Amino acid sequence: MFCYQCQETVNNTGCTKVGVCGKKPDVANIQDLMIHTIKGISLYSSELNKLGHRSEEVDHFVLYGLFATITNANFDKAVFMEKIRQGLALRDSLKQQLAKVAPDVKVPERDETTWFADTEEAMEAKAATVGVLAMEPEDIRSLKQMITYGLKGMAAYTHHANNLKYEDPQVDDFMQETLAKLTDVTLTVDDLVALTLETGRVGVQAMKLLDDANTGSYGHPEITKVNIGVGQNPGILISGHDLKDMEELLEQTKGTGVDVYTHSEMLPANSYPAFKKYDHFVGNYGGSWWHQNVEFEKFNGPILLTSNCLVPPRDSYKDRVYNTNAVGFPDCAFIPDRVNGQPKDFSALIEHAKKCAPPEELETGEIYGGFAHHQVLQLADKVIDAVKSGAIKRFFVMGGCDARQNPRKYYTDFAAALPKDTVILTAGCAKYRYNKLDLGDIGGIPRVLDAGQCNDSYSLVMIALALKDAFGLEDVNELPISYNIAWYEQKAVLVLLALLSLGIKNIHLGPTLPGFLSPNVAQVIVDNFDLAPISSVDEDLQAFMQ
Ligand code: SF4
Ligand code: SF3
Repeated sequence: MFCYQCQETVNNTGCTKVGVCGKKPDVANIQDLMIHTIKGISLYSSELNKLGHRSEEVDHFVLYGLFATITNANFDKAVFMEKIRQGLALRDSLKQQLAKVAPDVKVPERDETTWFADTEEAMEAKAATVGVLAMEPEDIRSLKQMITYGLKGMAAYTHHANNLKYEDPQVDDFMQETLAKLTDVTLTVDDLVALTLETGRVGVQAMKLLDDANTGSYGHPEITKVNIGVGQNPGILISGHDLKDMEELLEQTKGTGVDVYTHSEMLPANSYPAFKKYDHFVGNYGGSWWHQNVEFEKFNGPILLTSNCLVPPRDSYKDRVYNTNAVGFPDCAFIPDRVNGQPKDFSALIEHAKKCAPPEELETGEIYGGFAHHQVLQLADKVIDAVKSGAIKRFFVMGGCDARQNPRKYYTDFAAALPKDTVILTAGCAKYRYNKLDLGDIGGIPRVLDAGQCNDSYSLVMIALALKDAFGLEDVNELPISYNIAWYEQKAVLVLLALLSLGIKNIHLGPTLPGFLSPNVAQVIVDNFDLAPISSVDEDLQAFMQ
């Protein structure tokens, strides 16, 4: 195995024996083969798409392949094997379809279009040959992997939007076209740098699609005090990013005596008007994803994972873990997709919950949420006045991911050390490093404005662009906003590429720069976008406040 797609990769160079995330070598390899398979599909489907022969089945299959290989999503080798078998059949049917509808279109013969394996052994042997390191030379590999990771993030967001019946064919076309392009060994560094920025640009579009889907379905998030304590009833804990699952779970638990709590990235669900009406929706339990080994244990009831991040569950609570969408773990229960528009069936979780003790209390109190673009722009006058009067000196965008390693304490220290006339804009699970600190407010505006999930980084961009217009500035970089982003998995890669594509400069990225950036590629990004790694809290604060 070789995997360096996330921030916790061994020595910031690559996991080669087993993933820090718990991914085993055979699973890592089969995930590489999954990507290889959807590239083969995409070589044909991207041509068919251009000819107007689009297929929802293909769109969703490609999304699945990308999403399931994201960090902490799916650890189940058998699932990948089955999907790959289906993928090969799909590829070959698309090949035939293309030959029929456009005999003149010649798809280049590449390994992705010709390989075949039907036994487990043959698949495993093949999987060992198509990994990251098969791609040469280093700078090309670096750029192609960065683009692939951006696509994985894009696929995850698009999948959640699709669940709400929001589709954007342009986004799907781009993903398939790009996967096809990545099989081309003649692409140059310049070609790939351009494609990287294009990935960011379409990333903005995918985040907008999900924003439209979430707010169109459930209303605009509004300022909400979220309870972080517990109630007396047994509960179901829901984690991940999928709001359609949230809705159906709330609806099906109504009147059952089972309460619902959010974990990690599902916290922002508490701020949507459509969900606030449920009395049995108690609040948020615990912190960011990596605390789950302790917190899932103490929750006592079943847990529903609607997307990453899943930590390999302990035996003590494994029977309470239910996965859905692209999430998977061997021997854990799986809730299948909707069929014919019927809701998913969460009855097994509900019956399970009824036999469980109520959650053990971890903490009490409330935290603020709901500062997505619509809500913040309603406060725009107040915010603009505060900037004009000097009450707010600077905004700090501190969105992104949280993860396990000790150096991430930097983000808690940084938030605590910020001058009192600054405001943090956040999104994603990075916020758990500072959202329970008492940072106060400025004239009634809380000093931590939480826009929501990592995909709601789109909101942060909307807010920045609105402020730019309000102040009559030409360039978004002239605003008193600094970017100190924490990354972990591939959705954060997409968010970063999206920010770069919008021309946002001087982003500090930590706790380390990605291991998949070769020295030359890192230099290109540093030179063109003034991207910088974090240093110490003091040094960074000084640099930002200048
Ligand atoms: Fe290692 Fe991260 Fe890949 Fe897991 S996802 S194997 S931790 S690089
Ligand atoms: Fe968190 Fe996985 Fe990235 Fe969506 S849940 S931000 S790490």
